[in-house]
Amino acid sequence: MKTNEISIVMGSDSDLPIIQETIKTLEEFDISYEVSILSAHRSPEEAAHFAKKALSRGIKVIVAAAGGAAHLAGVIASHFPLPVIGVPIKTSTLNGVDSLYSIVQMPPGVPVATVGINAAKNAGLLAIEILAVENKKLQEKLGEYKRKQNETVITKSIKLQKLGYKKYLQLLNNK
Ligand code: RP5
Repeated sequence: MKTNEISIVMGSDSDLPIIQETIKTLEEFDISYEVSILSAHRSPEEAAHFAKKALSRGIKVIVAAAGGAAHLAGVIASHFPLPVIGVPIKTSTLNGVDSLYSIVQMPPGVPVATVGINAAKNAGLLAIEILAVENKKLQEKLGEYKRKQNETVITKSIKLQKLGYKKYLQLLNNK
């Protein structure tokens, strides 16, 4: 059985609709992963235990998503010596700025690589890029992924110049 090198954790199942984008991105790159729910506040013992054991289980990168007083990524980073990527979840009260600040403002010595609010896809890509440092095949796949994005932008630009902005907008609005 292949060992999972990426672990995804979220503070609550209510984060899953957002974090599914991380999962989909890993699946797009054929990367195996594990996913679980752990809370820094509601299941603190389990969260610390998970983080302490992750390295010995072969985990190389942890993606941790949480919203509000979002301490999960930071708590995990305090016990895990490899990269932790934090995903701030958008909240209804403060629009996720609370989550962002809670995750990004770590004290010196305990970094958390923080992506944008709800930027779960980028968390997946960043995790893959970290694995790719030692994996040529993944480097090639990432290169191909970025080439495709590049082509998409160029194709859109040519279309915009050909149609003019009004027709382009009409097409956008009819989508
Ligand atoms: C955080 O509190 C979770 O990560 C979630 O984003 C937020 C709300 O959790 P629920 O009340 O929906 O379980 O710990």
